[in-house]
Amino acid sequence: MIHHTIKHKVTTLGGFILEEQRAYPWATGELSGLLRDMGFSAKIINRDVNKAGLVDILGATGDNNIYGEEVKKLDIFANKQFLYSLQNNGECAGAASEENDDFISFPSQPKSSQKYVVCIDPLDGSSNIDVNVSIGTIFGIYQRISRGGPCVESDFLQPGNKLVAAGYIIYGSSTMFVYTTGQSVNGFTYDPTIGEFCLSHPDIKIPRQGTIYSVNESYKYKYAQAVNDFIEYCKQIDKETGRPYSSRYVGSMVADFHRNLIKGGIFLYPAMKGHPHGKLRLLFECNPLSFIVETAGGKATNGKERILDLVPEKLHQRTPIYIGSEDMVNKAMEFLNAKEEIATIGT
Ligand code: P6P
Repeated sequence: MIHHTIKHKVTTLGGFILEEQRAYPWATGELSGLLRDMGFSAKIINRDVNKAGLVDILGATGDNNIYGEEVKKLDIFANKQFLYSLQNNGECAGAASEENDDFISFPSQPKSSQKYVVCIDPLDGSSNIDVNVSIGTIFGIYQRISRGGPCVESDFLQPGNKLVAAGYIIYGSSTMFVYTTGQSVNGFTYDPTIGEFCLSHPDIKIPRQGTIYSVNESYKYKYAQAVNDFIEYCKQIDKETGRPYSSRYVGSMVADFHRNLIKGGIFLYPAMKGHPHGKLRLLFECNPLSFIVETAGGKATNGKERILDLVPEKLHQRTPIYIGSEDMVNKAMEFLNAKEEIATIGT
């Protein structure tokens, strides 16, 4: 008789979502269904990211997106997969994607509540696809404001403090699904042998202080002086504060964010000459990751204001961002405020 001893309880993403739903008597299951569908799409994208070198979905399409950035085939594939899954989920009224100029309103379906709308960056860091560097998906879920019928733009132009859930998937040395509904941040690592995301990082908390800073230093001569003063501060030798910090910059926000979330650190993409509002998008990158970092005990600002309090005026609005360990974000803001540097600088 072979006895299989179960050494430890495996909690899958689906099981955890269900447990979390049961913890709230008012939960009706729609959000759970939406989160589970995001997990399913993540498995599909993971499969194709992992074999990107083998299947003809590498390389560029020859098109550019609204930002004039070259679109990689995996971008297109990921965008189609997530939008298809969201449309068929039934709980989602529409989606705004970084890859689409405008939002999409999904046709109503019988028995579906269509209570939610989703903002998504289907494959962030896509310039790294061809060189096998970690990339990611970022998403945020809101309750729609409009009542029934097609969703409207104002459903998507909600401040990040109205998010009901946010998450990211990092396709790296392992693939992880990390999400929050505002109570805690939990990370699930994909086990391809069983085809499940399994709870590996319960209740993630970001250290208040870290020793990593992430910024593209090649823009030194475009940054405000206060930004360069903070970067200089990170490089100075000071045993008491653990400086010099380590410089780590992947060029994939999800990868830089995830490392700093686990180890502690600050990621900054400041305003700069030519980009008075920085590069990163408020709806698709900054709000979801800010919701996650705050729930994990960290902080996210545009240099002056809390990211989650910014009221979006346009779908593809950009914002400078300083995000990560609370004490490090506060230190960066000290430098910015000391020089009266506004969050955005003129060209
Ligand atoms: P830069 C990727 O294109 C991205 O949107 C983020 O994932 C990343 O952090 C940033 O842009 C990198 O931008 O200007 O440093 O190449």
